[in-house]
Amino acid sequence: MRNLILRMICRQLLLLSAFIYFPLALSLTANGAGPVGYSGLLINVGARESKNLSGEWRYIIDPYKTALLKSKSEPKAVFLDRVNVSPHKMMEYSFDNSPYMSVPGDWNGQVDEMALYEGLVWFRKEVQLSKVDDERYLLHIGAANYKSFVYVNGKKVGEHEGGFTPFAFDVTDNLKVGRNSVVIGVDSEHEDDSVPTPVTDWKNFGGITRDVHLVEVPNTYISTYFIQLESSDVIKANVSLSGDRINRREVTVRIPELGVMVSGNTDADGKITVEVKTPEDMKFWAPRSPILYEVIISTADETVSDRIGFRTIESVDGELLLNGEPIFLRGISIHEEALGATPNRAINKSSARALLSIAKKDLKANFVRLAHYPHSDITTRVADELGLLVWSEIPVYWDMDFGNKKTLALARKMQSDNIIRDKNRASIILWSVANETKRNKKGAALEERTSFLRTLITDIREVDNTRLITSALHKAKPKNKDGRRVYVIDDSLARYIDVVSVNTYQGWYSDMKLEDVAKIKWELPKDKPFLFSEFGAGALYGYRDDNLAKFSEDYQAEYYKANIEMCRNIDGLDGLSPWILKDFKSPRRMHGQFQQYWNRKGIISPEGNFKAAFGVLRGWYNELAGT
Ligand code: GCB
Repeated sequence: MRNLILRMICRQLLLLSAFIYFPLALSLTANGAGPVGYSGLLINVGARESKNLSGEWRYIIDPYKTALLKSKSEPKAVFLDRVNVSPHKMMEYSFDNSPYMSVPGDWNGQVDEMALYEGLVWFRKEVQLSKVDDERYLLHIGAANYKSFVYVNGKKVGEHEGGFTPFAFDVTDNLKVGRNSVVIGVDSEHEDDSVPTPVTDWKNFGGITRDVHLVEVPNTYISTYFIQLESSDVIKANVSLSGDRINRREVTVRIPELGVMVSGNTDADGKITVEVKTPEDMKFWAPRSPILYEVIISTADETVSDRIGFRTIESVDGELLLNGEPIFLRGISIHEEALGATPNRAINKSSARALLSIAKKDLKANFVRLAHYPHSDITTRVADELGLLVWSEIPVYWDMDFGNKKTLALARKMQSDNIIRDKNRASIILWSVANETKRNKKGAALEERTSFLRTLITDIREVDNTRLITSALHKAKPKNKDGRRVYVIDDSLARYIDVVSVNTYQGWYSDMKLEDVAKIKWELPKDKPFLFSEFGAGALYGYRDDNLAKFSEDYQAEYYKANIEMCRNIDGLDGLSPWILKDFKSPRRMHGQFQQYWNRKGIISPEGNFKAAFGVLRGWYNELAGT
């Protein structure tokens, strides 16, 4: 009985923490071991016993959000799943007579009439269970863009805001033997206080864009863990348990190939930290040798295994060091969009591998900027396997409601959930807190922005000392220094980040001649690594012009030559991630001939054809790689 009451209390707490944006619930424990209120409830879903609910889901488009209107005390949405209703009953919804679409997937690419739809859509999946074990069931959604309303068998189990991070609900008490219905309402609309706001330069793909799993775990389960090098000499493992009995439980961490085995007992919060000296024969993870070890975490109730690489990344006297050696980041930026004429936001292992292999194998990159939001963990795992260093970011993008507490809480939550989901990925070396936030606004607006971003920076420092922090800043204004024209980074945020990164588009948005672009001088921060996080120019694949008209492949190729020349002249440049690998969908790119709602700055076409600029960048990267 006591157990049952405890279980009910725990469940209520889990539910509450899953969808209340209370700043305290956002802070992680001091040792970084585990989240309080991690929306995903557990990491590494792929290693758990689960039913993958991917496939065909019924859907109903609800443009007026009618099902969210309250009817008496219940939202109308509970009616959405009525079955066997008498024909005499007045029903204005019927899933049983509605069409299907694929989950994961975005609706824009699947249903012609929804290509530009922004709003609410209801999805239903029927799940047959032959038995309901005496364990816990968590309904885990990898991502749904942007707000979600989740019902199981007509009962609301929770809500979530944010389009790119996982969330889960404990649905143990909602399931039954036989037919179960899972209904998820997804509203893709953003408001001015959302993260991001409605104005971005990418398509707002709506839908359940990542896998949905019904995960079965023991009553006390391994929720999160963080196993990385504390320094080159020490492997540190933090493990967190959730559930009924988390105090004084034995947890063991093994890396069989290295003969590592450590164990200990959890504290009252269900956490444990163990350390072990780095074994002499351990090989460090690096782009040239992306070695991953099998790591097994176990308790008396459960075993979870992962494949983890070990590396260090540091900034020493302004230099970037990977495993103690200087590294130059030969990068490229990427949006989460699969190759193809009608790209889908939903990425699977083969589409992630296809994109990242072009970067790694064809372009000879060793680094990708995964812009402008957390990409799928499928992608970050493929990066681990292929040996690509990763920049990971949250959609704090352009102008935001920086003075708004709700917006800050939301950004903190997204960042925390992204870090918790991915902190075991060796490939990720940089967490970025923002992209091109206004630095020009005088006074309060700028202070609000900086204080907002400093909170995000402080949050990261509390939980992860195995990576560096960056932000893509606006390029600085040119200044006259000692009679010379130089670009100086004057964004006050530069002081608080570890790696200073700048986006620059001289020669594309400006009329600057390409020969002048090549000569631009930069005054860099002396004590921090410096990257170009973006530069780029648009080109329609196949459009050639010897006179170098804008949008021709030839102009883009010359633009790359000029920017590479500029990079070569910068002493102290630590890397770059030009904008961007593949053309991507963007409603703000309206040129009828060249853009047609695509941002054409890709160095490959939507289908994966290499533009001339690809060859230019590849040439330089081959040279830098010594291949
Ligand atoms: C930027 C933004 C990126 C845009 C790009 C462009 O500075 O960070 O999201 O897509 O410029 O194409 O203008």
